[in-house]
Formats: sequence, structure tokens, C-alpha cells
Amino acid sequence: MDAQVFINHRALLAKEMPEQSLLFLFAGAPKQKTLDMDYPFRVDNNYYYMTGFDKANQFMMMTKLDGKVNEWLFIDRPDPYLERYFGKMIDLEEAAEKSGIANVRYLDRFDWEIGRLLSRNNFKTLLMDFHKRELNTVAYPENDMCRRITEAHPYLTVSNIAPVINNLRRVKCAQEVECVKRAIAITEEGIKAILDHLRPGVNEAELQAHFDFALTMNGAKDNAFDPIIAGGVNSNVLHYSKNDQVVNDGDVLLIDLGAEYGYYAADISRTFPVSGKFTQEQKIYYEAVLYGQQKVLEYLAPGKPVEDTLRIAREAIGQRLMEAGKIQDLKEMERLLPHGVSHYVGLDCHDVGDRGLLAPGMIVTMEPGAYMPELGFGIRIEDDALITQDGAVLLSPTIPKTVEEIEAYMAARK
Ligand SMILES: [Mn+2]
Repeated sequence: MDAQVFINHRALLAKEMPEQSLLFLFAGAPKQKTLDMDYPFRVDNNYYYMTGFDKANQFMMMTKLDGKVNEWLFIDRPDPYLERYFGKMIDLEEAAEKSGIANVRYLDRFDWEIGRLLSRNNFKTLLMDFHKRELNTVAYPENDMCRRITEAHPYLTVSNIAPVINNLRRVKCAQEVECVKRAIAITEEGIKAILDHLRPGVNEAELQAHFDFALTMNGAKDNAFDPIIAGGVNSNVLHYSKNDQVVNDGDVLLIDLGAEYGYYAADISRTFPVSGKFTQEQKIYYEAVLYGQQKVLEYLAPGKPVEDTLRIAREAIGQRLMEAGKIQDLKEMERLLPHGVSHYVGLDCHDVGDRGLLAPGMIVTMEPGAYMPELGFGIRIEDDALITQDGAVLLSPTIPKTVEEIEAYMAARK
């Protein structure tokens, strides 16, 4: 993505900062896995959103003083010893050019910079990004920084900037939409690889391997989340992720997965017949869920509350299932479809921000389902939609979805 994307994000953030405030965002620290090995590092999403940088241990600082905004980025000082082991490190000029941030400094200059800044200016508010899940957050760099600064400057009021950034992240610019579209296109290749190898007797783990292989071969570095690859009764477990069972003739395979591209997620679900043909009963439920998704897509538009998609999906699916004599009362849909039908998609697969009214540039999922443990199968169909000026467009239109498309695809396999 261009530096301009991140410059724009920071300009939006600057507008939301109170006067006389100081703000920090941290890239995050690697997590230890074994003695001298870390887990693969994944940058903090809010930090990435504002800087475009993905290296560990760095941080960004912004100040707003009498209407004037200044930006700093603190990065590691290049070290020939470390470069010998891990490759070339970025220097001040490169970092400034890549981020559009005027004041790039090495981390070892921070104490001097912050001391000078705080002693010469009248700050009132310290803005930190407190969005972590764990209660025991002592180890997070934002906690440590907050403690150090407020101990030396106890007059500062600490405020959480996370909700502000989270709400900014709901509306995507064109380049962000492109990243999600690319993630979806790669996911489509992975789903087709699963379809190509789906047959009775295959293990869910093998299907996952084919998916992962397609992701790598098509330019994705990671899954956006742990894939759900669930055959038969496992399709009723909403967040099944063991993915280690054999799938059988006559069963369905429910997959819910997505590639990550440029740190943006895709989130797609499909339900396929293991044998290549749905049973009559599976087909009735499948087409009811598909109808529910169609109704959700028709509903999506600016100004509509995102929360309403669950009601719309339940009514549409319930109506079809009642016509087919499968349920007697719409109320039964609360049991058949117990989960939400729409969430935002972006840097987080379940993307952040208040769940209010839809607006152009938001990307949301449409993921109705129906789960029937008593029948041995569950159905979920999920696609991602971009909210436009007057409605919504499907971002994943070419992944086989109707009964006819799926059966034709499977029949045409070698
Ligand atoms: Mn989803």
C-alpha cells in the first residue's frame, strides 16, 4: 500500500485527538515459543493501520499542541551484527520515506526526546491504545510506557484511544478494499483445491494441507484465522478447528476459512457434499440457507443497522423450512441459527468498531447457517460484501455456491 493510505489514516486520527495530547501506538513484542525461538511475529493492527510498518518493538508517537500535530516513529538502530543474522535493517531516511512520518528517530533516542517534549510543553492528556484481552497486561509495552510517563508527569489524564481508531477502521479506502479482494481471490484458489481433493475417506487435515499449499502458491503468507474444516457431525460445531477426522460418503464438509493478504482478511464459508451430490434433505436445508443469504445481501445498504441481518436471515430461512415442512414455527430458527450473521472484515477477521449503521466502504460478512445435530449435518454459507453508495456488492462472486454450481464443479473434476 502507498504511504498516502497511512498518512490519510493519521490525519483522521489527528482530528479526533483532543488538544494538548500525546499519543502512542506500539507494534508489539514477539512472544517466546521455546528457549531461543519466538512465535512468528504479527504486528499490532492499530499500529499497522497508522504506520504501514510491521516490525516488532517499534512505536509511533503523535502530539497535538494548539492545533498543531506532529508525528514521530521510533525504530531500531541498524546493527551490523544483527544484520549479519537477520538481514538489512531500515534506516531513518528509508523509514521516513516509507511512512511519511517527519520525525523518525532511533529507539535509543526516545528518553531524550520525550524528556524534552514533556518539559517544554503543556500536555494534558496521554492517549494509549488499551485494547488487549488479557487482564494481566503488565508485559504490554503500552502499560509500561503509561506507567513510566505518568509516574514522572502525574498531572496527565490517561485516556483510551482504541475505540476511536476502531471506529475509523470500519470504513475502508480503495487500497484496503483491494487487499481484502486479493485475500478473497487467494481463498477461492484454496477452496477449489479443497474441492479438487474432496472425496470419501480423505482426512480433514489433508484438505487443510491442500488449502494452505494453495495460499502459499498464490502469495498469501498466512491464514487470517484458524480454518474450520469440518466433515459430517463436526459441521455442527461452530468453531471446530481440530481438523483431523476422516470425512465420509453421504456427509457434508463445512469449511470456514480465509487467507490473509497485506494483513487484511478474507472470511468465506462453504458447505459441500463429500460424495459430489447433496442428499435430498441436505439440499432442502442448503437452499434455505442460500435464500437467507440472498435476502441479507438485498438488505445491506448505507444507513441500515448491521445487527438486523440475523433477524432477516432467520425469517427467510425459517420461511423456506416451514414451506418444506422441516419446522413448524419461526421461533425454531433461534435454535437452528444461534450465531450472528454479519461482522466487519478488515485487518481483523472479526473486525473492530461499533456495530451501528452501515456506511459506504464498510466490508461485512453474510454468514447464515442452519445446524441440525439430530440430522448429522450443519450448513453455513459465508461471503463478504462491500457497502456502496446505494447498496452492497458481493466481493466473492465466483466461488461455487449454488447446488448446481457445486455439483457441476465436483462432477467435472479429474
Ligand atoms: Mn465470519
